[in-house]
Amino acid sequence: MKQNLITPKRSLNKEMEKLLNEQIVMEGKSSASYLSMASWCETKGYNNSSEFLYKHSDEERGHMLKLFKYVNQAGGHAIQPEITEIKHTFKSLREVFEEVLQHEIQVTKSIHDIVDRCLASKDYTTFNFLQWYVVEQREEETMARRALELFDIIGEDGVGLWTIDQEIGKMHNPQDFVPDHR
Ligand code: OFO
Repeated sequence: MKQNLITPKRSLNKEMEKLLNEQIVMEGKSSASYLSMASWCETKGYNNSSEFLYKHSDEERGHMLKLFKYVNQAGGHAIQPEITEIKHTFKSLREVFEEVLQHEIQVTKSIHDIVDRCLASKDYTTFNFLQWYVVEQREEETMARRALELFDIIGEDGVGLWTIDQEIGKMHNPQDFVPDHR
């Protein structure tokens, strides 16, 4: 009879496995949403914003994969999420970045809620793992706010939108995508 090659011992409790799988859904949704935004920007000629968002989408997939590895290595089972309800069209470039910021605020809240549960259940290993996400979220929110400020500082009239798109192209994603999930 075939033996299971993986040790049945788990360091992850069931509640934490569920919460991390929910976070996988959020990261997958971030990646899909930013891909959709990148595509819309490209069709509208906002090429720098588009490149920025394509790259950001890749990064979010990296965040999701990092969770996959952690969950599985801790004895749980990471589940490929169903991603639905992705918005494909936007009223303006400003709306795109307003949605990025709103989404990142939600992701930060979700990470913080899981960190709270780690402390309550004394899961210090997952607590430590999640510190990377805590730092990442602070940087991502700052970046989204900075992008939105450009609309107020530069203004959207005349060559304003063109200039904003150029400036967004100069912004760096917080952590260049490094596939460190392996
Ligand atoms: Fe995964 O950092 Fe944004 O959502």
